[in-house]
Amino acid sequence: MCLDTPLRSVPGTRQDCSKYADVLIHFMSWSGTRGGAAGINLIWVMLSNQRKHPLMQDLIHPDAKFTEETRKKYQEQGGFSINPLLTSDATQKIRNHVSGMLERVHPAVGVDNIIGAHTHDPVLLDLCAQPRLLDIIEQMVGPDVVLWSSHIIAKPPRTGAEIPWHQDAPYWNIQPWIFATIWLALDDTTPENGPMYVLPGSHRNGEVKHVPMMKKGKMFHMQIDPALIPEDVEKQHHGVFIPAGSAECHDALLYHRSDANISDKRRCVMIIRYMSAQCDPASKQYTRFDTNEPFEREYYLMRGRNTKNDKRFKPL
Ligand SMILES: O=C(O)CCC(=O)C(=O)O
Repeated sequence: MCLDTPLRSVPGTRQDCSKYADVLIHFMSWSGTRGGAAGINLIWVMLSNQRKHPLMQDLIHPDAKFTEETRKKYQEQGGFSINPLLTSDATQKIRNHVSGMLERVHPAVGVDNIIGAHTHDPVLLDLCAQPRLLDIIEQMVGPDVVLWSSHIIAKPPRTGAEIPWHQDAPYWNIQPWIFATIWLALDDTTPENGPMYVLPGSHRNGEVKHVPMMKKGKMFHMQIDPALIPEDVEKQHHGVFIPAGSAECHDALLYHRSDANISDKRRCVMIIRYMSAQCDPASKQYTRFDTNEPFEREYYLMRGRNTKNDKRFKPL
């Protein structure tokens, strides 16, 4: 199945537009040109009320759901896995698509630091806009859902970097903290290829002290004060070893880290970040993964209402 083959008629898609074009042709032949002009207006109004972005295909696995058990796990442990999140067909398609992008990454950006690519890549934006993914996100941030970031981190064989223990929220200049993070594996994550580790329940500590890192990374410049990491952390932590197409969701205050890739296999993930429309984000510049040109972070109102009428939140 091809990503640009619609599975079903989704309002606002090409399939849907051709339905409107048929209506217009019939209307024009029935009423003449003046009627046709009125018809064009009518169709324009109908289309402007529809989704503007062409949703191409349902990528989400039928079993991917947020249940009461999921909610309990999210509240108590600060994270949960969705295994699988994508259908196997979608996993292959998105994986191939991202692999193609990795070949075009500008050296100054780096394959571990592709931020905000969904803003200029319709396939990735479609992934972030999947209605059944948003059903899951809604359970974490409420009905008014804004997509604010995506981050592709590929750790090539034997070179990927280690990321220290940190919480996400203190890195982001966004208030209040009503977030949902989807860490989507595009390769199988194994103990050897630079997996992520989480410390279950640590989100209940609230925001903790971070200190500057001795060795400054490109993306991560601070880490949780090592004195706050339990001595027996290796007994308590949980390795996120999941197959490609599965995802892990974690609270923005959950302690997590990841290993360097010591294997001969790539580890690539796409992290998708949403927030409630109640949040007030600060502006931020990213650089395009393929040209290294700067662009402003964009915000898409994916679902629900723009409760504070924030002009930065674009309808999709
Ligand atoms: O994927 C990884 O290696 C770690 C990701 C992470 O720590 C983060 O996005 O906050």
